[in-house]
Amino acid sequence: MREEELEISLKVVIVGNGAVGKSSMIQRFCKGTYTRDYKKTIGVDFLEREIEVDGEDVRLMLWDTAGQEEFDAITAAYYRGAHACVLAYSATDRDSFDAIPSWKLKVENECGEIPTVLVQNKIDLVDQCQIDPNEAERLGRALGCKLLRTSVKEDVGVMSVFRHLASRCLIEIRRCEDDFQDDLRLYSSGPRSPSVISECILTHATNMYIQIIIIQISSDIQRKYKCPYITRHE
Ligand SMILES: Nc1nc2c(ncn2[C@@H]2O[C@H](COP(=O)(O)OP(=O)(O)OP(=O)(O)O)[C@@H](O)[C@H]2O)c(=O)[nH]1
Ligand SMILES: [Mg+2]
Repeated sequence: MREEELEISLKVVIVGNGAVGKSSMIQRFCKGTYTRDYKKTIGVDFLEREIEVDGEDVRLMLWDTAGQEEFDAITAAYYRGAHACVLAYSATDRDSFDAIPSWKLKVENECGEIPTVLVQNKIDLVDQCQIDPNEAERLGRALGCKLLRTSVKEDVGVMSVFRHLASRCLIEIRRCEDDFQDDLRLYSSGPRSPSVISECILTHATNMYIQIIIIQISSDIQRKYKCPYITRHE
């Protein structure tokens, strides 16, 4: 497979209470637009954008979920298979901040531990801020997430949110590739597991043995190395 046939696609879910600015953030990032009107998301929406991160083209598929409680039963199913997560709250809405740990848990229940960033939105509304900065930092540390602050309205910090997540995922991908190469070396010296190596063809050509090993990564291995980021284009 040639290098240019590989594409890195990341599914990113954005969760948080209603009206914190999730849809606005995705619109800003994908379309460069912003609207003042609030139209609650019904169920789930989807937008995508490709960016270059650390020399790689990365396609971000952004799943915008509804924050209103009435949609809770529908949205959780859409978290499945996410590679990264944005936990969003509004600087002007104390409840949305307090709800963050429960949002993280909901995503974790479906996806396990994935790269996650905590985002405080609406920082342009300085006078209405209801969250002490130290408290926000503490929550980030407690959840093991980087805290970023944004104003979607003023277009401040939005790009950093998605760059940060893409970069974290790339580190994971590279680590998983290294681990995979290590195992590949191990297996090609003596293929043993039929679930890992589906075909081994030995060809004799001009006094040389060319060993072609076609590896089909079993679903076990895919799960072990968390490698579903890379899609193949025929
Ligand atoms: N002042 C200010 N308002 C914002 C900002 N981001 C979003 N808003 C406004 O906040 C309101 C809610 O934004 P949405 O993006 O619809 O919120 P949401 O989180 O998608 O809400 P649900 O779909 O119900 O979960 C809208 O009126 C936006 O214009 C911001 O950075 N600053
Ligand atoms: Mg929305």
